[in-house]
Amino acid sequence: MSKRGIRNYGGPAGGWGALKAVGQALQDQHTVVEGAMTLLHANQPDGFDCPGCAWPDPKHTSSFEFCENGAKAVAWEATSKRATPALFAAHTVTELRTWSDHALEDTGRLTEPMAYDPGSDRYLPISWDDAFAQVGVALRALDHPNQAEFYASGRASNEAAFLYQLLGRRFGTNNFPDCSNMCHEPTSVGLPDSIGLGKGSVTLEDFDHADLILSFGHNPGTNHPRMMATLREVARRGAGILVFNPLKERALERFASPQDPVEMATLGSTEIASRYYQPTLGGDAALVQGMMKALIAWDIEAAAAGRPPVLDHDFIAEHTLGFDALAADLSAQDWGDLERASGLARALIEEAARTYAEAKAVILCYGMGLTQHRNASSTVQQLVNLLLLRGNIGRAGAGICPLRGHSNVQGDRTVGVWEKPTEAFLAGMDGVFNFRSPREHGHTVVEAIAAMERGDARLFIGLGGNFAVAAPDPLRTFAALRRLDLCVHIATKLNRTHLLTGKASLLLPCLGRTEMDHQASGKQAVTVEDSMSMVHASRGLNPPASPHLKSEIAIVAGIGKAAFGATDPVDWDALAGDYDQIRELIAAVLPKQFADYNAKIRVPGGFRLPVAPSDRVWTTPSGKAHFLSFAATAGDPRQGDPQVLLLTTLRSHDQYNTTIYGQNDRYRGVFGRRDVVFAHADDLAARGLKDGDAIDLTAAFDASGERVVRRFTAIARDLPRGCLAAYYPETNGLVVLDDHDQRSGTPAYKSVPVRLRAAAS
Ligand SMILES: Nc1nc2c(c(=O)[nH]1)N[C@H]1C(S)=C(S)[C@@H](COP(=O)(O)OP(=O)(O)OC[C@H]3O[C@@H](n4cnc5c(=O)[nH]c(N)nc54)[C@H](O)[C@@H]3O)O[C@H]1N2
Ligand SMILES: Nc1nc2c(c(=O)[nH]1)N[C@H]1C(S)=C(S)[C@@H](COP(=O)(O)OP(=O)(O)OC[C@H]3O[C@@H](n4cnc5c(=O)[nH]c(N)nc54)[C@H](O)[C@@H]3O)O[C@H]1N2
Ligand SMILES: [Mo]
Repeated sequence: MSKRGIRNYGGPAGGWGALKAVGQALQDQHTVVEGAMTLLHANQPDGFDCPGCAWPDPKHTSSFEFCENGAKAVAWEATSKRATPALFAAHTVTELRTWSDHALEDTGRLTEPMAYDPGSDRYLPISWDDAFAQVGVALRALDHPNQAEFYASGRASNEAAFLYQLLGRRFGTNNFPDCSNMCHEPTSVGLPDSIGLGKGSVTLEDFDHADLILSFGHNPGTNHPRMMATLREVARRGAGILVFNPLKERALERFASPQDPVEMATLGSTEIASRYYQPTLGGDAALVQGMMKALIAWDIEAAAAGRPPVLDHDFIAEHTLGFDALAADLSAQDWGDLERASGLARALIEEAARTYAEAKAVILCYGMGLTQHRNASSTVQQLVNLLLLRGNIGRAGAGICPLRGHSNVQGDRTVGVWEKPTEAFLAGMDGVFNFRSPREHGHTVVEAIAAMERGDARLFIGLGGNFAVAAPDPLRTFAALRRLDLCVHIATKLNRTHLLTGKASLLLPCLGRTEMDHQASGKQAVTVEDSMSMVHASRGLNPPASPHLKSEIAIVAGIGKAAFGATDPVDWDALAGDYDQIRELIAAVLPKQFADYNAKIRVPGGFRLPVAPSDRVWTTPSGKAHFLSFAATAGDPRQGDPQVLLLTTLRSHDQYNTTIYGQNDRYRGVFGRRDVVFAHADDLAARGLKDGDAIDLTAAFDASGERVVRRFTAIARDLPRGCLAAYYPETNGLVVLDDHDQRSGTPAYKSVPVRLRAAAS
């Protein structure tokens, strides 16, 4: 009974299961014909950018590429279900709070602006004009601009994001907490010190020239499914793929392409990983340091024996600083410590290093398994060190490839949604808009929550997302939001954050990517930037889910006009009426990146932003790339307590962040449920437990005893001793707010110290 819905999944990822799942997703959202038509326009030159992920698509210029989870994302948005005022009349907010995250979003698309009425505990309809006026009044009533928080989720287009940051900066704050703070912030913080730019250096074409891919901490079969086509090509032409992941992810083992008639007809598949290493959670930095220690030692031996060098000394001399310090640091590291901290034996680390040393061109990919840890920014820098040692950056087939999350999270940052903007960006803003942007840095997500808790923040605007559920520590976060004077949510669907009402709350429904956007000057396109810095246009084709919807841009402009008045030098109406004008402003503020923006996006496929490291140009203060070291083996998240285990919190195959499409996680063999935790059988046995037992998880170092997840089922799986895995967001209650990467503020969602015991009955 307790192992209900748990099976072994024997097949490859992809294949017929993926096709079947798409049919089911369309059926569940009552959009079989329209949804299927919509899918044909995903990532097409005249179509919309798929909201599923930020992996680039060569097909922005050609034919349809099948993607199961892209299809789910599209079906979810193009659903025929509606959350109308009748839904809100029928249920109080208190009642809605008892619904599951899935049930809330499954009510369908929001159709009209709504305002919370504390008297009846219900959301009631409000006119757009009244809603905008209310936000304007509330903004003007604040004692200081820093009392407002402008949150953004990474789906917003460049145009919406640019206008949003203009609104916030015009108002006088840099408080732009965004989903990136919970995601790839260690990339944005770590990479600039190393290579001068917080973005990836490779293009899609580089994958054709690499002879080795290193894959750290990401699960592309679920989260970047279109990447599987690329990895499959790489594997089929005989290049190596080393996977470093504590969990055995099926898609990284075997994949069947739904686009390959032979593989489909013969039920065949392609082996993806040439070698699969299972380090301990958070062990990656020590693992990479072990690889580098081996490489440097072999290089010294080679020199002594007169053999060809292992390292690229010309590259190191011409392009880098800090090699000697790194080498000294690594030679002082103890192999025993590195083995313990990485969870891998020296022989395995050396094997990986040997494979790396023998490869001519290497791409290193990574995701949340790397970034959501206490030392994540420094860990990202170790990845760069490894590449620099052999000049594996800025040449064909080589470089660093962070897999971004939301489909435009990288673009939002490029156009200014950043709590720590550069002086150059602010100066650009000041020059174009003729006001002085604030210089004081703003809040990250974690800092914003703390500010709300203290009462220092009084107004929250969310441009998409599900702030409270995505953030750590609901115990503190939920309470913090409820203290606010006004919460404003710009959203497509109802979620729990909207139900954590402040003294006043507004729900402002917007168009999604798949929908047509008509404004004063006619039909509009927006633009987005993918993980590889390609910018292209996106045009929705479906009729809007409701005639009352406004575009995100129109809503931000509406707030701007209400806040600053009709005589404001920024002509908010004109910008909302013609997105070309917004792009002209972006180009004026960021001329190096966006000159001729409007012309360039009219070319199918768009254009690539300048990425200096791709050309071996390092925009660091020294003009060089930097080897950077840190003590990867110091510190113990278990604080020496053998009872403490580390928990990683992940996505199932049927979810998009806090959006839960369904209860299955096909490739991990979980069906119809999410209340499970994967553990090593010996860790269960050591606690008198076994596969299938009901268990409770508690935050290990929380004196309150209130951070508990109850009555989950333990499932024995192949993962390292001392490590657990469970789904996000159900386990966010175990993540303490202050437990984050010190440099980037990114919560340590992937190494949460917990205790596991039999469920209290
Ligand atoms: N369908 C779908 N697509 C998505 C999303 C979604 O939720 N659903 N979310 C989008 C977003 S915002 C993001 S950021 C990306 C997320 O994409 P991923 O980065 O793939 O996200 P996770 O599911 O968190 O998976 C992390 C992977 O890292 C591994 N891992 C965990 N801890 C460690 C560790 O300490 N070391 C190593 N080496 N590996 C570890 C896990 O086993 C897992 O395979 O996907 C984007 N695309
Ligand atoms: N424990 C744990 N926590 C995590 C993570 C983890 O791995 N583990 N991952 C973190 C990561 S990487 C991220 S990026 C965050 C995600 O944090 P968010 O980006 O805040 O969350 P989402 O779940 O993507 O937001 C879903 C909501 O966005 C709204 N929405 C959808 N499409 C649109 C649109 O087109 N426009 C507008 N305006 N709204 C829209 C809908 O109302 C929907 O309910 O979560 C983080 N939290
Ligand atoms: Mo993300």
